[in-house]
Amino acid sequence: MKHPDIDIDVRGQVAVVRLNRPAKRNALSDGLILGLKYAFENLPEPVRAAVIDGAGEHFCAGLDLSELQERDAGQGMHHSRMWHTALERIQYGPVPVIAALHGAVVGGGLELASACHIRVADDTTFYALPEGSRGIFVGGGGSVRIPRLIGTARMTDMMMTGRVYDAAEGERVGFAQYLVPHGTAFDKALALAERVAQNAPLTNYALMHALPRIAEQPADQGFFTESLISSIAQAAPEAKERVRAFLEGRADKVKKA
Ligand code: 1HE
Repeated sequence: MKHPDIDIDVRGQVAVVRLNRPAKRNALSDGLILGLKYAFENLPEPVRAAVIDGAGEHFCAGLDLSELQERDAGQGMHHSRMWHTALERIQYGPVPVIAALHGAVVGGGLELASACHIRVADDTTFYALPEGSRGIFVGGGGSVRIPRLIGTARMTDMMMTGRVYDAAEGERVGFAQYLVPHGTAFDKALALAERVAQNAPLTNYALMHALPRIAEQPADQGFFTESLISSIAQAAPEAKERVRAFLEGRADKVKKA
């Protein structure tokens, strides 16, 4: 169901999904997690990319600790699996998702950001996994996704020692792909989403659904899967038209950065 603390604003082909619980630093209650799942399962039809951000001074303070009750092992398992299902709707959903980060990106907030396809951080951003000091463990997919961004050794260090990465370090180690000045992460993320929305849908589909799976496959299987998905993408009429446009001088060249 739509959640009152999640705002959705459709701007052309881009859906802006905003966590709007700034008084609690956008802490993720069970309701908010289910609201995110609902939002990404029900993006309106013209949408071809999405931006996710957080209202107020922080992107997200992680799990709503006020809801952390005495759960038995079975309940804990179901709670964690509920997060997995919701964040999977983002990673393997219908459209690429760009996270616009600022302030705290911690605990479950970092797990949420890690499920997105591109992360843009402003220079107020900081990253931490306070689970280590709260006597718990990541449960929202962090142990799978975060080592793939920064490596197992860095994640182990963050959780064991409470290490906090600032915005510049976070970009250097691989949390964010873009580092921008204070207050501009949203604008940059929106501009990127508008650009991504122009791609052929099958290319975006391959990048979201095939690439991460190929990266997990043994090389021989990866090469084979790559051949399958590249043949499917290039067979689409849109791909043929885009290549023709370049050959006829109607499409942009690659320009030096
Ligand atoms: C919260 C939460 C929260 C703030 N759950 N209520 N996450 C953490 O361990 C991070 C905990 N939060 C913080 O370290 C800080 O709040 C922040 C660095 C994010 C922001 O600091 P600040 O000074 O701007 O805000 P604040 O004064 O600490 O918090 C403002 C209010 O938000 C306050 O409530 P109030 O009623 O006293 O005003 C805080 O209690 C509330 N608040 N963070 C609940 N997380 C799938 S498993 C994932 C496991 C995890 O994510 S564990 C890590 C949880």
